Amino acid sequence: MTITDDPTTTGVIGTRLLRKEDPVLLTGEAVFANDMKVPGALHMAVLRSPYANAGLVSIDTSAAAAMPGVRAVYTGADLADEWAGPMPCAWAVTEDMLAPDHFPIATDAVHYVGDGVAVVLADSDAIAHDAIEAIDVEYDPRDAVTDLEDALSDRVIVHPELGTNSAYTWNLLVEEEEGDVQRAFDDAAYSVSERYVQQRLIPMAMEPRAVVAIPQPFGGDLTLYTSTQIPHVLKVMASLTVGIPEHQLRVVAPAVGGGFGAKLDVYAEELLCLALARKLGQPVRWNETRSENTVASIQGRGQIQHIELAADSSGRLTAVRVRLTADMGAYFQLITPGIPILGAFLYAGVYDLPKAYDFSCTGVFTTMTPTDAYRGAGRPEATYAIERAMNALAAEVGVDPLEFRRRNFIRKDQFPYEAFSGLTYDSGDHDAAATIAADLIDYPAVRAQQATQNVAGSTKRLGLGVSTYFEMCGLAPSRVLASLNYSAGGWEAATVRILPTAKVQVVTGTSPHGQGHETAWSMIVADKLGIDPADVDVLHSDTAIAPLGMDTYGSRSLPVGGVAVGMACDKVIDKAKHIAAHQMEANIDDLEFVGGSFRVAGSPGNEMPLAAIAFEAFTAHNLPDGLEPNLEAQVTYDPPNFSWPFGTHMCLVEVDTETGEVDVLKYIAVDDCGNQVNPNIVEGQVHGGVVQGLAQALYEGADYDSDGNLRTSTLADYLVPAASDVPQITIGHSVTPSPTNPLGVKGVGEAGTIGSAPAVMNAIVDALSGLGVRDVAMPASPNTVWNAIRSASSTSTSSHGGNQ
Ligand code: MCN
Repeated sequence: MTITDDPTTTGVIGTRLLRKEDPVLLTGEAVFANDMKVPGALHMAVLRSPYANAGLVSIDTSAAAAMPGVRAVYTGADLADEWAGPMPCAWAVTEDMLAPDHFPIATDAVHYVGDGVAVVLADSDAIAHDAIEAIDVEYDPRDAVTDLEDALSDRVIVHPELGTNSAYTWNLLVEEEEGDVQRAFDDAAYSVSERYVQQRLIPMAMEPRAVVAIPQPFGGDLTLYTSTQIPHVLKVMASLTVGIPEHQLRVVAPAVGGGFGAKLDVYAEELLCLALARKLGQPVRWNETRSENTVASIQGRGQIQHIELAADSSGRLTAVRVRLTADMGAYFQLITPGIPILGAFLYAGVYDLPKAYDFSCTGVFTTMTPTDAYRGAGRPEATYAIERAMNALAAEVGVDPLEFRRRNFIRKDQFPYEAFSGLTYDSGDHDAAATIAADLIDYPAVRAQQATQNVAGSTKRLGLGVSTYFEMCGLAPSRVLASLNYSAGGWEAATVRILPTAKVQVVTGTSPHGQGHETAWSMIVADKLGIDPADVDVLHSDTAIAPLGMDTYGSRSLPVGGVAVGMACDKVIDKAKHIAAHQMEANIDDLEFVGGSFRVAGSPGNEMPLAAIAFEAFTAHNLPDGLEPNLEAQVTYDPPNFSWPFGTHMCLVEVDTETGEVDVLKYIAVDDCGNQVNPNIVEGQVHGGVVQGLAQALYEGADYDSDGNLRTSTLADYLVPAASDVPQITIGHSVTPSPTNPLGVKGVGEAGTIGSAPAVMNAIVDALSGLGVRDVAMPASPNTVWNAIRSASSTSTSSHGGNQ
């Protein structure tokens, strides 16, 4: 059933309402943390290590402390007593995982360029930044380690006290009978063994981070305003780390200019501002500069992937084996070790794989900025590997990559599908999504054009890339997260409060930072209650107003938080029904709720609108015996399953073999996120997501030299695509509702990123396969593509497929 077939819907869900949060953003009225006027605030600047690995021999802060306008200078040793515990890592993926102590400021050694060494508090940002230059630090430089395989060898051990750089090895071996995986490879008619590199990416939200900590004059209460995705989780973690009683800490995420996973974290500067505001009894603020952001906020990806696929003589997958080396960076941040594990269940993609799956991941420390969640977090990496490897396998079998995928898809009639991993995929129709994408790109016509264009001597070669994906999103239920040793739950809380004049307040535990929850949640409420979405106010991102929440990441907000809002509406309607039955002297079972009013079925004219009931609930003059006044309901919803959005992306490129330049001619994204609350928002999410995947494929990469210096620490070096670099993206949809939740929705916030990088890279390799190119590294810069062509032509005289 699609939502529009649902007789209880009033038709608001599914419409293209413009986002109600946009006017304040477009007019510059929105208040970001750095916009806040805070009289008397001290400005903090952090002195950051220029070395990737060094002992701290001595720190002389006297010159900085003597500068006019400087109020205090602190080293790690000075602040040692401020911490009740180390920086939190909420995901110990194995019992024996090795974790270095990590405090907000270094004490005896630094382990990446950007590691905090000392802080200055001053009357202005400029004075604070000038003063950190005056701090004299004597370092004892040690070797850096920036190569993952080098890190695995333990040539240089980042944290000598751990004895190794290998923090953990996490395995998932699923076999019907012992030895199945090896047997499948021994018996395979076809197999491939591929190695891919996921380069590090810098999330680069438009707003760098900013923090303001304000102590109350008496009693020890503190308020933290911070550019975060996770005010609720941060409150718990900051309370534990800084030792502030949780009920005395309020965390507010004001307007947040994007996060993309990088603000799903607990950062040193948040803890420092809190601790220093408490210590000095004065507000303390910090504003991250752009180049500071490139080293002091987490980075994403950073993996070497080995994937092997086996297939039988009919080209059906029989086994998958994966070996990952994942770059943790210098320390664990909030969920660093778990990121590759989030992908562990997805290396079989959307394919019907028997129980023959062997996954193993080793997380290693390096002397670079810590890694953590970046849009998709483990799932784009997994999709990249399986989708690139499926193309390689299709070439071995000699079948068109789309046809090869169709041969292996989990069929529509197999859903709900018990996957090899024990997880249940809720719903899907991969064939339908692939067909829509193929129609939109005109697949047969493109293949025909390739045959005429990609001939010997052609310098403009066409490539068509296909990628299909499943996203495991929602990041719930809590019990499954527990089985993965994840420290938090997967539930979400919502309150729906009907005010006396029938306007509605929604309190949500999600914390939007660009996703449009105010609009979408208003639409869910309006649809359920039969009111205008403009009459709904959505309160969020302030732990004093929304005390319960699990925040926004993992494309969880709609399938968990939005569903909770819908459920709270149902509870409100149920309570209102009791009041209506009482007031109308009707049997409750005879009442129906239609278009915002209760009426006796079959008796038109006899009805009571919700607005009247809201006022009755407020005065409480005439309520049924035992019913509490007020019309308000709270739901804490822990979903029974993840939600499993899926889709097919296709990309058409033209590669100039003389310059290595890649021109994206067409991009098709067909994403199925179940019922759509607001197709405008969905398309915006897919669009932004696709651009981020495209950026990984073609432009972006955090580049470190062997001494551990980030060579791409400015926007002149780190190539975030501009609007003019982005091709037209054609968006198609199929709608396969999720049976897991009553709205039939699945998440969409990361889908575009997950589907896109492999589609682009498959297209590039497809264009060049006739020249013997089997792989091109990301980002596929002109130089990289050109070199791939040259090295293939010098090592291979063979041709692939029909295209020469
Ligand atoms: N939606 C919908 N119908 C669906 C699915 C989603 O209308 N079937 C709408 C939702 O109502 C919501 C939006 O799409 O308004 C995204 O919903 P959801 O998929 O639940 O994702 P989240 O809100 O949990 O957002 C998190 C996701 C992640 S993990 C990253 S990273 C990301 C992203 O969202 N970062 C973003 N999108 C971003 N968009 C912006 N502008 N900025 C970021 O930092």
